[in-house]
Amino acid sequence: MMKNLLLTTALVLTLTAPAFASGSHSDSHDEPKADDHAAMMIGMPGDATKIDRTINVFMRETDDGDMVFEPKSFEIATGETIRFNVVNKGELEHEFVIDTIEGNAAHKEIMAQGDMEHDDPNSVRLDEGGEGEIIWTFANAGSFEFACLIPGHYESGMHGPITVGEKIAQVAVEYTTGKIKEINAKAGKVTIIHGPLVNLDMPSMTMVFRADKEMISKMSEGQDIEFVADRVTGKLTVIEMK
Ligand SMILES: [Cu+2]
Repeated sequence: MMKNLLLTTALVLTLTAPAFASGSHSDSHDEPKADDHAAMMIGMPGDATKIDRTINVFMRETDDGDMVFEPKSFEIATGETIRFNVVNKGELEHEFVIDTIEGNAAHKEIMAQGDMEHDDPNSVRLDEGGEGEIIWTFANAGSFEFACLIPGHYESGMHGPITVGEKIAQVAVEYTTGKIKEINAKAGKVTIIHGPLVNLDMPSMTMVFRADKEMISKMSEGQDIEFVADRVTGKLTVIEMK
């Protein structure tokens, strides 16, 4: 597969088994202690003034009866503080919970006994159309999980891996496929219906990008392209295309 030389960070993982169980929910669920979450293997609530990165997370049902999160996985550097901006684009209530795989499994058991609601800093529960956030600092390297623990939802597809590791090298990034929907050459903007932008942690959607004159001169509406986008002075910009 063709790769370009866009530089991005990669993670190296030290996937040892968690040294201690996560169990923020092992005892009293209704009366969380002040330090309850400080001891979680996955990390701790983050400082809203020290966010390293925002990741958009969408929750929805599919036409064939599955329930999904987009994106399907997260890669996070140890120590990073992430703001998860979570949007329920479905027609059912959903939640976004981050924990160890074991922690989610235990929590799921409890929820199966009755559809209890929780309000922990590592979770957000949203009605149809709702939007919420979790701000979280991933203190430890390892394999974790995000999930919806509403009975039946995990089994319908609502879970995915969170990989936390050391930031090390810079690697090549693959092109994303897309279709050009609209070009505004004067404004230097192009609307692209695109696949997941892995380097930007963005799922498939239709989005407006910047592009320079030379890039736009190679584009036409309706054209199928492969491209690489990145932030250039804060704006999402098409930096490579073929
Ligand atoms: Cu759900």
